[in-house]
Amino acid sequence: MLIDDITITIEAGKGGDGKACFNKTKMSLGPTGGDGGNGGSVYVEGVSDIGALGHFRHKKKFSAKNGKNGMEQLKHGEDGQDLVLKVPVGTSIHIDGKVFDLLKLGEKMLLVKGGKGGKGNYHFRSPSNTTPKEWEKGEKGELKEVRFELKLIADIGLVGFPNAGKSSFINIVTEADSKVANYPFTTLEPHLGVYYDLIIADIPGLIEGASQGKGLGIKFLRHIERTRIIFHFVSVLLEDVVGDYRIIRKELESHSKDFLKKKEYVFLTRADEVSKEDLNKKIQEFQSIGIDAIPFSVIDDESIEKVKILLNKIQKEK
Ligand SMILES: Nc1nc2c(ncn2[C@@H]2O[C@H](COP(=O)(O)OP(=O)(O)OP(=O)(O)O)[C@@H](O)[C@H]2O)c(=O)[nH]1
Ligand SMILES: [Mg+2]
Repeated sequence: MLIDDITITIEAGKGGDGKACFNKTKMSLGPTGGDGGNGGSVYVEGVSDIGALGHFRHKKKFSAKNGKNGMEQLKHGEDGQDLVLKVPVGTSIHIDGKVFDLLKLGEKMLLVKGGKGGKGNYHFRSPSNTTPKEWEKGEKGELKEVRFELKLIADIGLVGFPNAGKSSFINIVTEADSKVANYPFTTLEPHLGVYYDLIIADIPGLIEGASQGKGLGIKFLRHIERTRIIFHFVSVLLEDVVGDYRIIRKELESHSKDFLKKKEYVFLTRADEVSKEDLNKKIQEFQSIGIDAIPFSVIDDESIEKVKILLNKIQKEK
């Protein structure tokens, strides 16, 4: 199961305490208490593994290490080790009521800062006080809740009713291995496929009422929020292709108006499963609302080639 929305608690390390002590040799009796080390901080870093949020599934709190206390002879305590949490690129980070998007591989962001180490008594010496007993406690590390919400980064998102052939499409034009079967909701979680530089996201099918939670709902739509282009798949086996196309558009719109602004290509899929006349009739139905639907069949090499030409064009524009 792809984990794409998870909230955890993170805690930075406490700073080590400063030390109060004095030189034991008779010749010099001054203060020699070292400083405490700084507490470790917690960072996030973008990685390519889209399943990386799975690491946060069973454990709910993640802490960086505390700084060590200061020591005698002006020895400073060691700094606590930072903790770097790996999240997939495309993760939105909700923290302190704000949202940050981690969009680059290797990009790092500080979430909570470690506490500063306390000063040892050496720092408190002065002409009027050559034997200071003061020392500071290390500061506490910050403690916060953070929510990681994965929104896949893809160039093209595939949408359509279940059984429209979305997974079959992504499998044939990319090396993806998305499950295909002749029943609705075969795809239960998003899959990515790569065509040269283009990333294509296959998401579970939508149905009427998806925005109210019907079927698998629309929670997966967040994974194509960032795509520039939508490939809208309509099976030629449907009675009312234009009506069904509009139903999906309405569901997209109720998730976000931005979906309707994206560049969209409409495909009439499974084209080999109806007669030529029937296919042409359905192409015309789309033409009557100003849409040039592209017929597609996974068993027709010519239509696969045409799609590849389109993908090459999209790639050039990228
Ligand atoms: N003959 C033929 N069958 C197809 C074609 N495309 C898909 N199919 C079949 O249609 C069924 C559904 O295909 P999928 O690719 O799983 O459909 P999907 O849109 O991913 O479905 P969900 O994951 O349930 O949303 C499978 O049995 C496929 O083999 C096609 O071009 N021609
Ligand atoms: Mg599928």
